[in-house]
Amino acid sequence: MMKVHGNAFNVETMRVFAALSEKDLEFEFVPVNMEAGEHKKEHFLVLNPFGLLPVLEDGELKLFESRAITRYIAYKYADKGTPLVYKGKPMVKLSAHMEVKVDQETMESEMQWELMPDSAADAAVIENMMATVNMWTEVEAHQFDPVASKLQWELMFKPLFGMAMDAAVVNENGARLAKVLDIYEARLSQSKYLGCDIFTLADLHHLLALSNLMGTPAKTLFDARPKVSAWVADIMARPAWVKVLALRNQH
Ligand SMILES: N[C@@H](CCC(=O)N[C@@H](CS)C(=O)NCC(=O)O)C(=O)O
Repeated sequence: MMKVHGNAFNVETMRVFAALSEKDLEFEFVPVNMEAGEHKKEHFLVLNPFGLLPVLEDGELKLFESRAITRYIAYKYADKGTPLVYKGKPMVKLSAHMEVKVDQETMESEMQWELMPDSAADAAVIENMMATVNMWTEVEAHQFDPVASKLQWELMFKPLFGMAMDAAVVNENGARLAKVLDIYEARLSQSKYLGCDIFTLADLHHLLALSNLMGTPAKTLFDARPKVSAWVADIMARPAWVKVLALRNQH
């Protein structure tokens, strides 16, 4: 069974849980005691030499970087649960003359045929869509997450730890988040989800940051944008995500 080493209050670990939950996969959760600095000790550094959470172990494979882990899960379990990546249209049927041959060579060429779209034009549409979904997945990592992380720290974690919030940091990052959300609003006016018309990793990667920020004054930035707030409500209500939050509350 797959093992996830992480911390249930950590955005990156929850991102991995979200992908596993959408795929309805069983896994063993191995909590890492960050307060005790367990992630900087030798036994953890063997899993991730950077000493950061989370890490996925699947047999011999040890993977760190939460978004690389969700991609691995999405591709390895492509046919289970929610697709999470854009897969394109149904593939072409085998031609009659190929179906009648039963030798090993034909079996292999049948498998190749099954992966081919109906036409070159369809292939181009699928490639473009996959590239677009990948682009929006990168947008989360490079435009949304850095700003959302700073706001979560100032508006959620600092108050929890009894620390004083830095108003200048909040204002600066609030303005940066507003600009990102303006771009999301325009995108979501053309597309049901960020990457394409189905829920993909481009949306999933936002989930814990959104759940956290909805409990802070930054919520008003989302509420002010109708397409963005409908998207937030939609993805936060996904049964797989509700399950993940329930799991977190047990820890
Ligand atoms: N880009 C990495 C970031 C991992 C990361 O920063 N994890 C934090 C979670 S709290 C961590 O382990 N921090 C411990 C530290 O900085 O020492 C990912 O997506 O997995």
